[in-house]
Amino acid sequence: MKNDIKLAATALRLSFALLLGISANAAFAQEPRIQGQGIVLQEDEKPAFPHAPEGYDKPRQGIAHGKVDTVTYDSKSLGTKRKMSVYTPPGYDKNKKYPVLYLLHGIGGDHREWTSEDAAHEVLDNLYADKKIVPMIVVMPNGRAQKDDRIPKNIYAGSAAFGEFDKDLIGSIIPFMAANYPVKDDREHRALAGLSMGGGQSLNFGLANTDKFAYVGGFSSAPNTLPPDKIVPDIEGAKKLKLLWVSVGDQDGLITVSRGVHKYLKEHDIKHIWHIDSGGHKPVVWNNDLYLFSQLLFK
Ligand code: FER
Repeated sequence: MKNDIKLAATALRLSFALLLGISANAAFAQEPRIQGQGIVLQEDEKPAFPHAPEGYDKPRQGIAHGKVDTVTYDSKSLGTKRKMSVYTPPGYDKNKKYPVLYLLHGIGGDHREWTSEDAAHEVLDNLYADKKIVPMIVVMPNGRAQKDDRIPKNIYAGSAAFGEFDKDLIGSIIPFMAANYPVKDDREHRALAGLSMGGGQSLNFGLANTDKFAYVGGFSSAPNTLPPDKIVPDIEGAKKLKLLWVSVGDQDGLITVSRGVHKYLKEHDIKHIWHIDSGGHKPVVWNNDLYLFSQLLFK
């Protein structure tokens, strides 16, 4: 009898999960393309830096915290009002000027992902407390560039829209930041990075706009990443980047995407960091990538 009740309760919980659309995420976790079984690492596939220390992604007591605001801007390319998250650092002072990191989310997320599933604000707060990063504003937009930019039930349904986001980023978001925040508004003070779909976007858009971004990073970049022979439209421009970062987890089935980019960059003598993290297609990897990548910015 007790077991029957337990079974009924489980069935009820499962139906709620399905109703709430959790099924999409569960289906995503089963996605064969991101399951990294049997990956054999090659000789140059190792961490470029030691892993972050224990607790680096957890709230720490007694330190100053940055602030995450939800901001609405007008998107000229989409004709809609869109939301993004803006992190201002501890001790933020409107009379100073700050460099900006544009930080992009994955296929199942939106402007909230980096501060909900991932721990961008905690990672950054802890780095400031340890004086390891330059004060910067971090803009986390919604990379699904379509009029209805809510996370769809089938998260793959909106994937084409991620390819249109450069118009919104360059045409509306960067000018919005210059008009509304105290930013250093030039390429040397602008970075573009992201995870998975956002990693592909960062590599695609960053390498095509080296006059706008001096720092570019792709974490666990997804199959939206342009093919290696198409991703660097201007080799001389890419060589002028202050930082080009390509990383992926050693258990991520999408490792082939980043491998292809690294191989092409190496063959064309384009300086970059090739960092292999430990883990799968998961927030633990992306938090560590942000921890390492952010320390290399604007120095
Ligand atoms: C795919 C597998 C994964 C794909 C995208 C992803 C567009 C994106 C994953 C993520 O953003 O986490 O085949 O195709």
